Amino acid sequence: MPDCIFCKIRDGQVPARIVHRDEHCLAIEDINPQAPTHLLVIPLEHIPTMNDLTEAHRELVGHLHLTAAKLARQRGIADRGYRLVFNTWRDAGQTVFHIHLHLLGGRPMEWPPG
Ligand code: IU
Repeated sequence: MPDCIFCKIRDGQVPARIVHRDEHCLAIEDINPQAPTHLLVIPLEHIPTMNDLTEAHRELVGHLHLTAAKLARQRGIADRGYRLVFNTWRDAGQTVFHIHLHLLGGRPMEWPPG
């Protein structure tokens, strides 16, 4: 996807603080962090929104969550707790249309979210 910022980060055309990479996904530091830990776990495949997932993505979606949990352990926030979020479309405020799992932690968070 030529105009997708996360595809450009994946392909090394735009710099980012990449903290993890494997054959299915990468994880970056969010450029506008909303918590002391704010990472984005991004599949290498360009998938615009969660609405575009198919059965073929079943393992990939599991992998994104397992990767986020591993990163939470690495960051030392697993025992305190953290939040995992996929924003989807307008009402959730999705701004980048290449799915990404937010990993937020390192501070207490409120519920319900705004
Ligand atoms: P969304 O609302 O779930 O679509 O959030 C997009 C996130 O991507 C948001 O937290 C941005 O700060 C973040 N981000 C980024 O880390 N690097 C970028 O180059 C761009 C957005 I554009």
